[in-house]
Amino acid sequence: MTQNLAATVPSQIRAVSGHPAGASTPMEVWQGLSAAVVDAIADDWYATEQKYRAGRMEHYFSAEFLMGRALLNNLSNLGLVEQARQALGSFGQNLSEILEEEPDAALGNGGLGRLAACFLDSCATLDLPVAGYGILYRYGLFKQLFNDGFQTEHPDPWMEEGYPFVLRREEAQRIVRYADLTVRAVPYDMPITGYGTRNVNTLRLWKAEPMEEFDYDAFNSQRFTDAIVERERTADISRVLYPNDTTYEGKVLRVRQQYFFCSASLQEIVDNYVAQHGTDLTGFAEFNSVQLNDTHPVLAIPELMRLLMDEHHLGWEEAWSVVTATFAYTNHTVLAEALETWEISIFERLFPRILEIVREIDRRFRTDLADRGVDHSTIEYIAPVSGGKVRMAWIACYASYSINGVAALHTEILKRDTLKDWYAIWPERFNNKTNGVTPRRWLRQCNPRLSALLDEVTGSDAWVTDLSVLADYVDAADDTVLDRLAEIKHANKVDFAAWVAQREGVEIDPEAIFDVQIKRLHEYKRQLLNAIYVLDLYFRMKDDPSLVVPPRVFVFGAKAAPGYIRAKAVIKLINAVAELVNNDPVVSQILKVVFIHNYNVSPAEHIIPAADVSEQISMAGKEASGTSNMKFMMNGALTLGTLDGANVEILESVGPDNAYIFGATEDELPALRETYDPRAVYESVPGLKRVLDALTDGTLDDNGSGWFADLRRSLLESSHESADVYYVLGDFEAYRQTKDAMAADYADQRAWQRKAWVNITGSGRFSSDRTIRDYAQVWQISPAPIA
Ligand code: CJB
Repeated sequence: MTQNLAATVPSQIRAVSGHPAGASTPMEVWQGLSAAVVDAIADDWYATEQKYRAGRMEHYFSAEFLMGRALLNNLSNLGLVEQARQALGSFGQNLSEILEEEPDAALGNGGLGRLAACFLDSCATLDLPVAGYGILYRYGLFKQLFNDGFQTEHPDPWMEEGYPFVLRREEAQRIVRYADLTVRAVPYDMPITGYGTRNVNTLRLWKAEPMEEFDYDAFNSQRFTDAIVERERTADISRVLYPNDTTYEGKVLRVRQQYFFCSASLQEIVDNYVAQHGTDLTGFAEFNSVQLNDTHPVLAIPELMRLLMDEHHLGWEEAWSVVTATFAYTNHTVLAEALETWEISIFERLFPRILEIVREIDRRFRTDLADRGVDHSTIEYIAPVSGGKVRMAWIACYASYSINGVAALHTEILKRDTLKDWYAIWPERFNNKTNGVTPRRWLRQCNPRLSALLDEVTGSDAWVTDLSVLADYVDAADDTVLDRLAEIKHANKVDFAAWVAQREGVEIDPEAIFDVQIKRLHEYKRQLLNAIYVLDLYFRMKDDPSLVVPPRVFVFGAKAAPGYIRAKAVIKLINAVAELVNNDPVVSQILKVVFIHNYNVSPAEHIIPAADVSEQISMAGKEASGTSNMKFMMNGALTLGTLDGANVEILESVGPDNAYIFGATEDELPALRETYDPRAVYESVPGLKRVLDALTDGTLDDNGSGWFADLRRSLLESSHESADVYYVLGDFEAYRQTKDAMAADYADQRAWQRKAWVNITGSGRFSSDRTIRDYAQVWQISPAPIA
């Protein structure tokens, strides 16, 4: 592949704008450059598709792919950044500015969706025959604004101005039938380039369209609104991403969405099997495996049964043995509120045949388990259908050849607790796959200064595709390297400060400690604990003006699900604390609080390289893995965290001297809970009372919403079990001590830099390449390079 962007870019821009390249708008330049990139990879993309189709493939089914921006990622993977810079420069355009034109493809909520995106990057980089399948949401995750400190949500029509990185494949459309509606599923393919390889993998996103462009009969017979309604009912299916993270919502439209992309994807996979291997479908699982990213795609299980039996004439047993060799299931959370269960009546209404199949799975399951001697109440508890509900996780566990959690601790909790009955029967199905993140986007691209240093220290860019090589250089940090590391972090902080000033209107001091918590807003993640610390620190400084406090900037970024009032209250609280702190003439010399609005992939790329402290403070046992913890580590921030999710493995990698761990552990919590009295903690731990009272005594203003009083009540209510469910007050003292100590340690810059270096060089196992190599063993696929 020899590329000449200097030749192709101007003509692509002209084709987009109808003007000379130099007279085109920045958006048109972005469009044209992006089209030139697609042009550059077209032949290799086609060759990769042809190659994969003939062999064994893995299909990654996910309702979410949080892709972020594509252009820089592709240029960087293809080694075309400099060419692009020069090509644009020749007609007076600046690449960095053009890159800012691109909207984020925010087709996901948080960790689960971003994980899927990192996985695609790793699969392409490793030349693995893997395709992603999902939904082309017209509106991605809502755009977040603040109004008086309250979150407001706004639509995100991310591809309205045209998006060159998805290509409509008219010829590959499928029909998806519901009892009350039949729709066309039209695929839009996104090329997924890898780093330093010619393979180009595919993410296939389905869009729902009406069977006929317009129902002219209805229109002509004056039933104009009927014609519109039908169109809209179809468009609804791929209109919007549900904005709930780790919370299940029993909406009919949601189950329609799920069936939509599962059915369309499986039809295509089955058709390809027939084209390659003939009509005997019994060998299907030799060539195909499907990874279910959480329970959202679990309808694929009965749908494949339907396709095999009704359209390809296999008997139940034959079909079931194909299905159970095809699917593998990843669980991403132990939170009960995330477990998807659907009213039987919804299935009846949408797809009676699927319900029939699910009922038969349930009937056979019950017989199977009874034969194994499992007691009646256990069977009832884990049966696919019971209590008037279809339970998606149980279908997944029953039909999957592999079941995995996403960090060592999480997988242990699944085996011990959440999925214990399944583990008792099928222990061999269980395995752990600790999450990872792609070092391309999360280091190479977002932190070019540190990347250059790593190139120098290691003598090549081999670390980009094998991050574990960094471990060999843990002792390579002499004074020169650590000086460089300090300069790099400082330069990143200066850049970030400028970005914050421009975007949020807050001035921050690059000499301060940048302490960052960015993730979805959820009670279990305990942003509230962080906010309470900041408020307590503020009061401590007000009380004692001589108190020596290292300058700090507390950075937050978080979206709350629109219906999750308590999460929204925490956002309002953090904004109120920011107002108090940033406007205090004395305290604001030392402390600043910044809430980055509309946190998303692209903001993360600005924030993470500048961070000193990575806040990973969930209540132990609740965060399945976390992935921002890994991104921070790779960029030299130190973890301030509980022993939860992958923090446990980060601690293992870096050792106790290079991470700040605090708080009750998962195995301690049950006993602690028995005697836990949050009100006593509130009375006895110095400072807590004042902070919690500030929520209601007029110090902080919630604009009459009553939300701060509710937050306070959620922590202190002693009359029932729901008081401080996430042990915020219980862990406060340990958190405060550890965080204070951490801030004090920052003064010894040399020691701090050494810790940062240990984190960077120890981050190898958190590359998604490692994770994907582990999955590839389960999937039984091997690299299929086209070159
Ligand atoms: N997770 O983002 C989601 N959404 C869900 O519905 C359930 C879990 C997150 O998945 C990440 C990727 O595995 C985990 O790192 C994170 O702990 C989990 O909350």
